[in-house]
Amino acid sequence: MPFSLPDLPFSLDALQPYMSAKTLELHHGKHHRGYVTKLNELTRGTPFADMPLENVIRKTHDDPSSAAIFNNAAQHLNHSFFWTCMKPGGQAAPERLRKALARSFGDFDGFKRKFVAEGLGQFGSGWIWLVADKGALEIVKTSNAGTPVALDKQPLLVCDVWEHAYYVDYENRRADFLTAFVDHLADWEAVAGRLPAA
Ligand code: MN3
Repeated sequence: MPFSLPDLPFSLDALQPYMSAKTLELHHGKHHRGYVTKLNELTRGTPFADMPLENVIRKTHDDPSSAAIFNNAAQHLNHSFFWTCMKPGGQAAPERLRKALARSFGDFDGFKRKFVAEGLGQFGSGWIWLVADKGALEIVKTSNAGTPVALDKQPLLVCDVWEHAYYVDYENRRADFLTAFVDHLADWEAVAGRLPAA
């Protein structure tokens, strides 16, 4: 099969109490796995089966007849990236990242507040991102499977705001989940490592 489910970079219980083993078991083991399985089914015997995932996304994102392939490909990529955005215990934000965020958002806490507010403002299912676009840092919301990769913006950080990401642990309290994400789960060292060269 050309597309495969990546292992989580931490154990299922590593993010407790902010993200439970039950949530990760369902989210990675059922939801993400489901997108990968479906993507393999949909692309079997097509040119998409031989393409890098990013190319599948770029070639299908504005083609309504390829919507099912786009949705499963983008969800595969978005989830694979999401797992690399978290680390047990969170991480201190490196100075270089703090300075970069301060230029666009006032300061680090201002960025965190805006990220939480924008994630809360995403109506229905979707994702909240920090991206680099030609050197400038921006917060971007996408609906459903939407991904900034389709728009050639470089993702630096993402949080999944589909209900399946938080309902087991937070019920309908998306703001509490987003706050826990920025305060206790986000791997800021990984984000700093993705910053474009100054
Ligand atoms: Mn998800």
